[in-house]
Amino acid sequence: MVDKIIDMRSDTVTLPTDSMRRAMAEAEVGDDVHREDPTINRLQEMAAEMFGKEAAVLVASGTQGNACSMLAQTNPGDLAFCDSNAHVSRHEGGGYAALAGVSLEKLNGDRGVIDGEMVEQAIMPYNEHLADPALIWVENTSNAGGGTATSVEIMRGLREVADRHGLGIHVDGARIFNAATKLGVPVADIAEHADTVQFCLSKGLGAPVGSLVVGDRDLCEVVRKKRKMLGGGWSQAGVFAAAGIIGLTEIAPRLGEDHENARRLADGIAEILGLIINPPDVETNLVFFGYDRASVDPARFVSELAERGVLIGGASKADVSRACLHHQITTRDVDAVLMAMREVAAAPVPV
Ligand code: TLP
Repeated sequence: MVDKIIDMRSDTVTLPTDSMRRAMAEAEVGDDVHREDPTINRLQEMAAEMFGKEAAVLVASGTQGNACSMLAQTNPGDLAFCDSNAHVSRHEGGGYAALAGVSLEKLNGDRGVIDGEMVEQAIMPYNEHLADPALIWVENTSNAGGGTATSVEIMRGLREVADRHGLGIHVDGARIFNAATKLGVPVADIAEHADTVQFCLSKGLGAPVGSLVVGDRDLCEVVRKKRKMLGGGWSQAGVFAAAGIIGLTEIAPRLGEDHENARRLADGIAEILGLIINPPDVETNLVFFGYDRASVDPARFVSELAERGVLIGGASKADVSRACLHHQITTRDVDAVLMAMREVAAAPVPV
């Protein structure tokens, strides 16, 4: 039994910090439809500057930011290239097809990372039967790939291919600050090679709600219009933009601690009989591990851990679980989680 609930199902479960709550209570607000919310304006300016772009648009969620970006950079019938397990392809309700009328060419990335050569290979010479290639979709970090970061060099290679074929690039950077931390570069170095980047305030940055899309001024105007179309026009949303500012200034700089805790967890899991992991695969804050069914039943493992107060992502069909580190999980918590995991894994599998 741990002495509190340790929730590692996602980094979306983070609760607003005291300084976020204070900033939210004191936020100066106005009507964003008239672009008069000073706190939203400040957050957007701050994001644009951090990413080295001209503008930014506050949206409700990663899914909404991705949908607005897809709509802004494609026409119905177009084709976008992404990794086969990209979040957009599996976990956004099929919005790419339903909203944008786009089809996806799913590439076999290396743990979620696609590169210029893969895209180049997939682009067919013009033929009237084919959908028009329009967009390269990069997820950085890749969630299903294991929290893997796409390097600046790979981004540059993707840009070269995009420019050669007249394609746009969107980065689903729900966890781009984790990627930048891992790569040891400013987010602007990754964003330099993209037309639009969506990043989440509500994941590792700890804010209660919101994402931003950054890009050049004209494209951001289109994103803003698509946001309206999707019902995402704001009134006084500065109340939560204020928390986003705290996420960017106080929480983003400490993400490396989550990565160290993730590696500590992975090293510990590697020593537990019945659990399967290769610790060097853990690059950022996501820890995926598998099971040896002969000694541990995945569903039982997850539910018995939950009974002890440790919540992790449920074993999926493929018997893979995910534990997600964030700023409200301490090194001490990780040690408590490992203790609970050892006890549960050691319990005999009922016959
Ligand atoms: N991922 C979430 C869930 O699906 C709830 C998670 O726990 O990992 N891109 C990527 C790479 C994501 O991981 C997510 C959310 C999104 C987009 C969508 O963001 P939201 O949940 O804000 O719409």
